[in-house]
Amino acid sequence: MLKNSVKILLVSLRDSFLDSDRVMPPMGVMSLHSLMLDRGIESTIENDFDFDNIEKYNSYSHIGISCMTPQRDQAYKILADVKQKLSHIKVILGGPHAKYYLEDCSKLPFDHIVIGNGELALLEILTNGDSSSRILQIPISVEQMNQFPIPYRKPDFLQQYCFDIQGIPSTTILTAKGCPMKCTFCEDAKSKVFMYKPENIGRQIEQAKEAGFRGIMFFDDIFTLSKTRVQNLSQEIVKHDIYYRCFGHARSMTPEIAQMLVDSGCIETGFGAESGSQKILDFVEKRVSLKQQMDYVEICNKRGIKVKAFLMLGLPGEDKDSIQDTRKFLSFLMSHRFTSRLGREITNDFDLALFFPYKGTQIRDRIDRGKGDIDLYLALNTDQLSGFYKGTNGSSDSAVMTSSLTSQQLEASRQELLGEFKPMVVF
Ligand code: B12
Ligand code: SF4
Repeated sequence: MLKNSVKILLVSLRDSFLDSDRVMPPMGVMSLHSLMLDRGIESTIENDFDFDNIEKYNSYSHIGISCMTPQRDQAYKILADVKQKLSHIKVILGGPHAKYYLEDCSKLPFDHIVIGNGELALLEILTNGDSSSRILQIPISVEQMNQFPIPYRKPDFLQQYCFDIQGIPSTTILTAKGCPMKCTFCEDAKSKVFMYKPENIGRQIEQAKEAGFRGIMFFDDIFTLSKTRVQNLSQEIVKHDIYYRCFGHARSMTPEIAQMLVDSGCIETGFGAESGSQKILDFVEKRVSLKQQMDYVEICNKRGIKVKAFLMLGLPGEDKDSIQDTRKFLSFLMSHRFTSRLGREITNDFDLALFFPYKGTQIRDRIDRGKGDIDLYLALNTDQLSGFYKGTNGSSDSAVMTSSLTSQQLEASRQELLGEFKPMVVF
């Protein structure tokens, strides 16, 4: 039973380490906010928490903080300030940091910590108050996920966030959660996939269009999971006349899938190429060959789809030869020139980061077990670093080294490759 006095502030933290944190909207918080409003709970999104004037939050009964690891210091500061100055407010932590760094978080005086999906857990906390557990993990089913209200996208809120896809003002939508692949560097590996129904996605696209966005970035881990899924989604998307970008996987990209993407408005795909070295791809269980990665680029470019490849240096076993292999892959990627779907002569793009060993990844587990069965070592202060792999002006936290390359050498190689290939990008 909900008490009248229940009122929640949902906090989306700022990211001073990003070039801009007003690019992609906070979908986790937007989903929770919609659900709270739908259930008659007073809820506000705060995306610029006022540390200097914290008393203004006095009327809230709960503060729910959504946190990724690099934002943890802000979350911990809110907790400390609230406990000191507004001790009647219950503080709840959710988001990826709560899930993967639970041991650290549970040592702090958060009233509740939510692992994974927050919808039912938050309702449970707000309804049952002190009698609900301190650490909650309440999964939701695919049916529930599709029945919940779609994320909050009122124009004045959504318009605070914007980026462009080849010049088209864009926003983000998620068509599925989870990833079946098992890359050993990724926290999302081997997670169950939950898909939104195409009609649900159709409603979300319309909502984004009403806020003035004609471009959509489908931010799923892998949008091109299977031919059937792409077929179902593209039949819905095409009705809405948008341009979009999505994420593919070299293992599952085929000419047929690429054609369905193009026909429904796709102008760009991102894919995790990770490395140009087959040795490293095999080691991190990427389950692709270099040939498949190159075919991916060819298949997309032939149809005018621009490719943005995401790569890293500093995966286990990285050495001069593997960096040379990555150089070759970048040379292949960036030498393609083709006519885009929008009729311009363009080339591809890439991001090159340094691997950051987040807890919750298989690689980090193996390092922490300390059996010496992996050629990767943590820098002395890894867990004190901010914990980002893409920050302002292309900076990357330097947190690892291998037996042949120090952190500094890895960063120097990254800079060298960026200098060599980035100036060629034509938008
Ligand atoms: C979109 C996205 C971004 C956007 C974020 C936009 C924004 N303002 O939120 C951008 C591109 C900016 C981004 C940046 C980064 N990201 Co990111 N990102 C994602 C991505 C692809 C989707 C997240 C999302 O929106 N999911 C959809 C919503 C509905 O789910 P959700 O956010 O998980 O929220 C649910 C639960 O977590 C929970 N919940 C969330 N908040 C709260 C709060 C409360 C109170 C409660 C109760 C529950 C709760 O309930 C929600 C609904 O069920 C995920 C991967 C993934 N597939 O999840 C990575 C992911 C979250 N990102 C990650 C990383 C590493 C980063 C960066 C560090 C990368 C970098 N640049 O170096 C930065 C960090 C930026 C930061 N904010 O600190 C990691 C997180 C690792 C970690 N330990 O925190 C993930 C998991 C990817 C991965 N597999 O490594 N990211
Ligand atoms: S890196 Fe990409 S493909 Fe691999 S497990 Fe993570 S989300 Fe899936």
